[in-house]
Parts: sequence; C-alpha cells; structure tokens
Amino acid sequence: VEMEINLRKAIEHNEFVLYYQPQIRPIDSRMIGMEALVRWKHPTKGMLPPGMFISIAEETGMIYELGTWVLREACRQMREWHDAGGPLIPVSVNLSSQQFHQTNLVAYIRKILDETGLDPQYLELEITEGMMMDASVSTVILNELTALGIRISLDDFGKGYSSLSYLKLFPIHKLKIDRSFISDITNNDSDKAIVATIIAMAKHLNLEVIAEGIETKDQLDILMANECKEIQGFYYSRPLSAADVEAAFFVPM
Ligand code: G
Ligand code: G
Ligand code: MN
Ligand code: NA
Repeated sequence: VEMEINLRKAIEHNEFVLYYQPQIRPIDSRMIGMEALVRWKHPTKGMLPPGMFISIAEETGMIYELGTWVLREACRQMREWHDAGGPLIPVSVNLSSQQFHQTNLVAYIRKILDETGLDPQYLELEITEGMMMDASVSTVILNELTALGIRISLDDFGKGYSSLSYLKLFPIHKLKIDRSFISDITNNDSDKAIVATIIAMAKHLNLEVIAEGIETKDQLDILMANECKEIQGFYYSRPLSAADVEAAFFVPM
C-alpha cells in the first residue's frame, strides 16, 4: 500500500525516466534500434528498475498513465534525435497486457505520433505471446496498429505458451528470442538447437529476429554462425540514459 501511494506521487511528480538499450547489427556493430526501458528516479532510493514497480502499476491501473507517458517520451526523444541528425532507427516500447487491451490504445498512439511528429515506421511495440490468447480480439488490435504504420515485435519469444499459429494469424514484424535460451547457449545443445530453429523459421516466414541477453563473445559467435542479424545484450551495451546514448553511439556533429 505504501508503494502504491508512493507510485501515485511519482506519477504526479514526473519521477520517471527512460533508459535505452542499443540493438546492434553484429556484422558492422552498427546500432539499428533501441529498446526504451522505464526507470523510477526515486528521490531517496535512487534509480529503481521496472521489476520493482511495473506489476504494482498494473495491479492498480496506474499502468495506463505510466504507459502513456513512456510511449510519448520515447516518441518525443526519438523525434528529437532524428531532428538533431541522429541515426534514423526505431525505438521499441514494451506494452503491458492492460494497455494492449485498452479500448482507446490505437487512438492515443495515433495522437502521440501526431503530437511528437515521429514517423510511425520508427515506433515498434513489444507485446508478448500471452497477450494474444484471444485471437479474434488480438487480430483486430494488431491490424489497427499496423495500419498506423508502426511495427510489432513479439517479446520473450519461446518462453510463454507459444502457439506457432500466432505467427501466421497476426501481423508481426519481429521475433525477440527470449534471453533464457541464450544464457547457457555455449554449453547447452538444446538451447542452441532451439535458437537456430527460431532463426531459421523467422527467415522462412520473412520475419526479422533479434536475440536478447547476449553477454559474451562466445554467445555472440554462436548467434552469428546461425545468421542472427540483430543482437541486444550487455555484450554491446547495458540500457543507457539518453545522454549516455548520445555520448557512446552518436557520431559527433
Ligand atoms: O530494464 P529491466 O531489465 O529491469 O526490465 C525488466 C522488465 O520490465 C522487462 O521485462 C521489461 O519488458 C519491463 N519494462 C521495462 N520498461 C517497461 C515499460 O515501459 N512498460 C512495461 N509494460 N514494461 C516495461
Ligand atoms: O522482457 P524484456 O525483453 O522487455 O526485458 C528487457 C530487459 O532485459 C531489460 O531490462 C534489460 O536490462 C535486460 N537485459 C538486456 N540485455 C541483457 C543481458 O545481456 N543480460 C541480462 N541479464 N539482462 C539483459
Ligand atoms: Mn522488451
Ligand atoms: Na525479452
């Protein structure tokens, strides 16, 4: 309850910031996208990770307000970077299940894109398999979202109650291979086979694929040997503040 009250105050006082984790094309180490990850800049406890507050925000309904702020801030920041001559790459934003099923989701995303002036092709929404259990509902939502021109990626792919039929039913652009398959990939032949199979399947289905949670060169080598074209993980970069992204990844002008 105390956490709930503090979280409500944090929303009122605008205590959230976005960090950005670079997504890298390993053949030339270029940044090809970024995932926006919310942090709570707590006045006394420092920078709190989403694991400490997202589920409370979801349980209390505060996720709508927080999620809208995250979307607007990610789009605003991306537009600002584009205007400043930064790389023309998309930002991906995580959606909670409640947001995905919010009746006015499409309308407010359109509004945010209008207000920030971000070209829709540079916004990617990350959803998880669990959100699509009701296929008839998800089809309508996803079709409306993609009609806006934004991209959809399937986060934590392989971890949940995956049904491969989702991949042919829904308009999805990218699979994000869950990091649980990566952590032990250098030792575990099953993980290696699963990852290789996901990459091959994505290729046949004309889907982009990104591997998450790459921490070591050995892991990267396996992904590259299997022709994974996009990598997100601590090996390249942890999630960074906006200022640190600029310092580390933008060519000085
Ligand atoms: O950054 P970190 O590894 O602590 O993130 C932990 C989890 O929090 C991840 O699963 C991520 O998807 C989730 N998360 C981060 N930012 C957001 C956000 O803006 N909205 C939602 N719904 N989840 C987020
Ligand atoms: O569930 P989701 O994919 O949204 O989670 C993203 C989270 O994964 C981020 O909070 C980020 O900090 C974390 N993450 C990204 N790369 C790595 C990595 O290489 N190792 C570990 N342990 N976590 C990572
Ligand atoms: Mn994610
Ligand atoms: Na993930």
